[in-house]
Amino acid sequence: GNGEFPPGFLFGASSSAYQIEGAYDEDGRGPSVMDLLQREDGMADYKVAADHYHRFEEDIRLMGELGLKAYRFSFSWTRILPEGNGQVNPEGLKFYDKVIEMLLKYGIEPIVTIYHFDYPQRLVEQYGGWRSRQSIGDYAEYASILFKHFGDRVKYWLTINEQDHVIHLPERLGIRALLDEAEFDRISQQCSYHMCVATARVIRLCHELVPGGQIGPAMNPMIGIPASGKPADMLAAAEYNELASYYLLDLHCKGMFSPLYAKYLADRGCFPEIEVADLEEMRRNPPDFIGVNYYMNQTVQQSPADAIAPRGTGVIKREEAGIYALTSNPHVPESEWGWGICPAGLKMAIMELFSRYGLPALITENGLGDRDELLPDGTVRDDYRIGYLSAHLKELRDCVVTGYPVIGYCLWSFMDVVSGHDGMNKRYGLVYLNRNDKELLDLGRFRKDSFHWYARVIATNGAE
Ligand code: BGP
Repeated sequence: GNGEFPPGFLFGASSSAYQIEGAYDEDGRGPSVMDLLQREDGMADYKVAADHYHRFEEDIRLMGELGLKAYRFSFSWTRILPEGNGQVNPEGLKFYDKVIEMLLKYGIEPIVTIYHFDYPQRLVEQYGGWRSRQSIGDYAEYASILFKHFGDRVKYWLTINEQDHVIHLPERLGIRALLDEAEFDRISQQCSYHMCVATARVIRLCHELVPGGQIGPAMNPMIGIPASGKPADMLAAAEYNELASYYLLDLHCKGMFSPLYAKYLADRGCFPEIEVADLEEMRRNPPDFIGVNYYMNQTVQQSPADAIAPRGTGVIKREEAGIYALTSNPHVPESEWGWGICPAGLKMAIMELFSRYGLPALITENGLGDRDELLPDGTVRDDYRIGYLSAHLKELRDCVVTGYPVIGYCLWSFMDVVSGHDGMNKRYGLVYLNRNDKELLDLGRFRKDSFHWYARVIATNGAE
């Protein structure tokens, strides 16, 4: 039967280079900050990951069987530029040529992320990476290489994956020294500002170099809802959203600091060094759409002015004294990892982003991480994942039917990948990857129940 999604709606699935490719030092690839990440005892690192670099043909055949309309993946910056800048490695371009050719053969639209966490380690060594203004030019140069090489085949581009998370995680910025919180805030806000300028520049370059190209950032807005009907909690939720959900998009889409964000930065002595022309560049080059990674929402209550908020670097702040505090919500179930499952939050995000910026959304990630079990008959009974995904798709369909512009839906993830939080214990895929944290086993691929479910969703254009 016919679903209610418009024809051409991009039902897709996502991955990222460092979580899936492996082959970390093959064919000239240079080191990224993710290769050097210290993982807790026994947790899988990214050296082999899902070995997609060697098995991409098998994987894309599975994508074809699933009927995917789109596949979102990221380029490994250091496969293409081993030093982060300078010499191009033709082997790197060749790998992605093969991936894209095969996707197109199966009628799958490639959606590419230019940079998904795996920042070149050499740029950190050369000049401190994103801390320096030099980073803007190098990111723009890298993106131009991609636009010129792949622009004839790739229409949809994502600039930076989850800038809103990267800037809270020192190791993803290549910072290994232990900094106190004030120092880290100052540095990370400067990094974030450089990423905003870089984003505007790369949007302009995409429009110049890719005929018909569409480009936007992939953000992770965790919409805050008030813990109660108390006006103070409602205000706290509004302020939380200003500081944690929209602060960067205001720069990307409008070239302005939200007043609350500007004051917040000034009060803490971490307002970045800016140039007025940068804001103009952002205003002139807004994105074409907003990529939305949506996993969870937040519940927010007032924080008393004299609260002693737990501080620390490397975390998204749970509380800002006198502004907001995140709390649990009896109406929002949490996953084992404490992620609040709230399908309505996806609808809120889409509605709120559209009213605030007037741009279409592209859902770039949405999914459930869990401990799946491969049964002896080769199946995985992941009805919990089907439940999560179908509840979110229902909200999405409501948005689309109502008339909110949404380009597509890429769930996370096509196959199991090495999770950022918990290695191979936290799986998201429609396809099971037969390895664990300690052993690679045979790296076999097995279709989960959710694979068959999603195949039906796509075949019926969302009717399920
Ligand atoms: C997003 C990232 C993805 C992916 C996902 C799941 O933040 O963009 O790369 O990791 O979250 O997160 P995790 O594996 O840490 O549960």
